[in-house]
Amino acid sequence: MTSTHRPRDLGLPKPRIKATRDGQGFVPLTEKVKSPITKPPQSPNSNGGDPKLPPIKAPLPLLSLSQSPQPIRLHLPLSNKKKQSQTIHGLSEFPSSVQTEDSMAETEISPVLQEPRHVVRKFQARPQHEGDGAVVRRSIGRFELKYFDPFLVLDEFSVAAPAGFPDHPHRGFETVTYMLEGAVMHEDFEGHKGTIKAGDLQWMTAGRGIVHSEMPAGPGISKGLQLWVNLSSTNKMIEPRYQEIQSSDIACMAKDGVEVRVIAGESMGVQSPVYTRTPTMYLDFKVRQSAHLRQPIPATWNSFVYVLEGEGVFGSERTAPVGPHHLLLLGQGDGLEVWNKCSKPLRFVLIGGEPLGEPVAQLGPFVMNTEEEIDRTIDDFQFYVNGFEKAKHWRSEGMGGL
Ligand code: FJE
Ligand code: FE
Repeated sequence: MTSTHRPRDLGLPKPRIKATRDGQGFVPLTEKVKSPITKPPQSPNSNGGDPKLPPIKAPLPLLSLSQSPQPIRLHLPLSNKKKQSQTIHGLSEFPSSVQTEDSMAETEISPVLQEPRHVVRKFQARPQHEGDGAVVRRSIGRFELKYFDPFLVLDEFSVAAPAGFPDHPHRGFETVTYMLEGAVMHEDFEGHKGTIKAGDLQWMTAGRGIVHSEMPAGPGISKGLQLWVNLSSTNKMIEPRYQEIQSSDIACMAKDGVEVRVIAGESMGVQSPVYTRTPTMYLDFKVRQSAHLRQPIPATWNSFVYVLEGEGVFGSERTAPVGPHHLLLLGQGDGLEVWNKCSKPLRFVLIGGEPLGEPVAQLGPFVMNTEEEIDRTIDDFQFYVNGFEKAKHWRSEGMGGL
């Protein structure tokens, strides 16, 4: 392989993560999201073809190339995508180290919303194979929703040994791993390693480059969410950084049948210590039967819900309840209202972020702004330079060590 020859693979030892239909794999990787989703704006009454959804009234800065709100730009779902039949079964209990409102006087727990956001698109995340024998339900990052600025991927993963995500690189974004059940062992080429257990959070800023492995720890199935948050052009090449929070240290609050775990941002008067370079909120809610919540969301941010357990009514009280493995994109407004009208507890995550409004060039785990930057990244990875130096002599323990 010479530097003038565009590599067909990234020089990874075998067994490695293989290419996948949606281009998120490693070998070969040819897909680039050059100017992300460029479908023309839909008509004012469009709801993306889903007759069950209310019309889209408000512009949503889905893939804007500037910071100002843009007309909604959506992918229409492909009708003939092959269905896969594997299912993921029940999730763990909501971790229980929750503060109560008595200890938090004078905080605004039920804020009034001027313009509640409505659901503008709904996706069911179906299982697909990723990594080495792992199963993920990918919602953001799949073909129909390649990018929801600033979010690149949302995977609900389910993995049991010997499957996992062996040695692989990242550059230009952050991976946020939030464990729901079981545990994941990780180790990187700098020697940073540990175990992310149920309820724990790892916020990894890959920046200029990380090579690592993420494998299930212990017996049984490990489940969680992995979110990829894009970094702005000014942050893509920063030094890698980890923010790791154990379950018992995650900020929590409970009131009136609503519990929240604040992964990033603020809710019900409590704040996460996580620093988000791309301003992001990430809230894990549990809502008891008949309970209702209102959560403010900054008006210029993109936001979505992913349902984990039970069924919830989101955005407007007269809409149909939505169950597990569904992603709901929210339209414009200053917050979200949710009702649980079912007997089972509802668990969902609400995630929002400030759109970057920058072009995206993606080659699997490398996310930059231009094709030239991607070409340089391939060279950097291939020749172990500009942040990938330590990849030269490193293999994870699972891959046989050094
Ligand atoms: C990756 C394929 C992958 N979702 N959820 C291609 F599988 C991965 C990858 C993951 C991943 C890891 C965990 Cl622990 C949880 C995940 C994809 O590692 F990064 C690319 N590029
Ligand atoms: Fe990774």
